[in-house]
Order: sequence, then structure tokens, then C-alpha cells
Amino acid sequence: VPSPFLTPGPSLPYSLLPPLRLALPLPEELPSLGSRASTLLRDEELEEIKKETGFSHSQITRLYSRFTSLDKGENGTLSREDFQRIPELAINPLGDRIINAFFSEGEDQVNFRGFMRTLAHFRPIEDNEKSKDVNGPEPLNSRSNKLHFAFRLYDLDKDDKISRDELLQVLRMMVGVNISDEQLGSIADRTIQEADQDGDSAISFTEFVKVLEKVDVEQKMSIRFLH
Ligand SMILES: [Ca+2]
Ligand SMILES: [Ca+2]
Repeated sequence: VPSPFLTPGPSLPYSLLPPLRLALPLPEELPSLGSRASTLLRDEELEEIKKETGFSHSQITRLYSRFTSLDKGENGTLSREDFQRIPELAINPLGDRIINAFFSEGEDQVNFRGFMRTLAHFRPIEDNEKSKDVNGPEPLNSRSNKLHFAFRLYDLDKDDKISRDELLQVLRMMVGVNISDEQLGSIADRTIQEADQDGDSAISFTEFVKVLEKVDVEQKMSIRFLH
């Protein structure tokens, strides 16, 4: 009998926000002048990305060099296969869903701008940003945008609801083989019961946000740059 302490997977109640920590190995050194990375990333584009994503100049340059090293086709875009070469994504149980989130509807390539926009959801909120510019556009890494990102990982058919089936699919990815379909079904039912307020047996984004009200989103959704 396997020890219950070794049983992987979600316990009851299942948190609708699975840990989404991205770890990206980055080159230690900034690419030197004249290298491919610094010649292709134009200054004005760098400024725009900085404004849009909040990443620093040095983070963007290093992510660009990481991006180009993943770009095996050398055409300035990444395919799904390119992403699968990031070991941290390849071993993440939700890796495929996360990779999917980088791609716009119907697209099978993502450019650097799009890559950075998705990564920005994982950027920590810094103290000096908390009170900043209430009239400006909402930053990509705001609590609400982070939650929306997590919500979309479930909502495959994009009807703005998480159905029991969609929840089950993600649960299945999160657990090992030690949990039976019955047990998983009952976790899904309990999770929906807890979140569902309008009685449609599905979880809307509003219900999703409400049930995660007290959850430390920052702590569960983050990006770490490995050196
Ligand atoms: Ca749905
Ligand atoms: Ca509902």
C-alpha cells in the first residue's frame, strides 16, 4: 500500500489556482555588442516592450537572447516545438496549456513581442507599482490579469465558463495515477459546488475570482530567472 504522504496531486479542497511558477534559464552575460541578439532588437522596440511589460532593459535583452536561442527556425518566431525545449515547461504538468497561452487563436508561431506579453503575466508586482497610475492601462501582471490567465488555462472552448469537464481535464493533468476517476469526479463536484453561485454548475470568471479571493496569487504565479 503506497504511503498516503507520497500520493501526488490535489487534496480537498482543490485550489482552482494551481502553482504556475515559470523558471527560465537565462544566459548569465548580456549579449555583447554586435551579437545577433543586440543587432536584431531595435531600441524603439525595446522601449515599447519595456513600457508594455514592465520588464527592465537588461531582462528584456537577456530574454531576447534566450528567445533567439530557442528559435531553431531562425525566423524570429517560436513554434510549439521550440517551447517544448524549455525543460521547465516540458516537465510542468500544465506545460502544454501554458505553452498554448503564448499563441493567439489560430496562430502557430509567436514573435518576441507576444512572447514578452505572455511572460509579463508572471512578473511580480513591485512595491512601487501598487499605487501607480490608476488611470493608465491595467498592467499585464495585475492580480486580475494573472487570474484571467489562470482561468483561460481551463476554459478550452472559450465560453468564459469552466465546465465540469474542463475542470476534470486539468485535474487529471495535475494528479498521478493514484487517484481514481470517481475520486477525481468528486473533487471536481466539490470544487464546483464551492465556487458556483448562480447555479449553472460551471465556474464563471467572477466566481473564479471570488473563490480565490484570499489566495496569494503572487506566490502561486511567478517567474524566476535562473542563471
Ligand atoms: Ca468553457
Ligand atoms: Ca456558475
